[in-house]
Amino acid sequence: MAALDKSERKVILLTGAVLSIFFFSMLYARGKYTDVPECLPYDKVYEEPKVTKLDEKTYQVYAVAKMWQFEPAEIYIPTGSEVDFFLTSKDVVHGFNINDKGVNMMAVYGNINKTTVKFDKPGVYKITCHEYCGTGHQNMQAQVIVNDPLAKN
Ligand SMILES: [Cu+2]
Repeated sequence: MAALDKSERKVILLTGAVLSIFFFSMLYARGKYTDVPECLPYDKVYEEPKVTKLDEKTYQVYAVAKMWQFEPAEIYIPTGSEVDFFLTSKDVVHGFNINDKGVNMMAVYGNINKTTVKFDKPGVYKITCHEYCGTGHQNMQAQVIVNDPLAKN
C-alpha cells in the first residue's frame, strides 16, 4: 500500500477532529438537557383530568387537551414543587407549551407524553397550545399558579 499523500492525511485528521467535536457536544448536551419528554404506554386513566398530590412538594397532573381547552385549566401548587405532567388529547393534535419552563410537548390522541417540571419561583405560568388545532386555537390556555395565597390545596 502506498504511503498517504500529505493532503489526504490532512483531510483524515480534519474529519477526525470534526467528528470528535460532534461526539463531545452530544455528550455535553446529554448532560445538560436530560429532561426530554417520555412516551408512555396508553391507558384510559389518563383521559380523566386531575391533579394529585403525592407529597408536600410532588404533584402529578393528568392534563387533557381537547378542542379548545386544557383540563385542568388551573393548577395550584406551592413553590418548589415538582410536577409530573401526563398529557393526552381527546381529539386532534394539540401543543402544550409552558412559558418560561422550556416545556414543549405534543398532545396526541391515543398517546401519553410525560415530562417533569420543577417550579422554584412563585408566579403564574401560562400553558398555551402552540400547534394550530382549529378555529378556537388561540383560546387554548391554562395556567400553573405557583404559591397563590388563595391556593386551595
Ligand atoms: Cu391549538
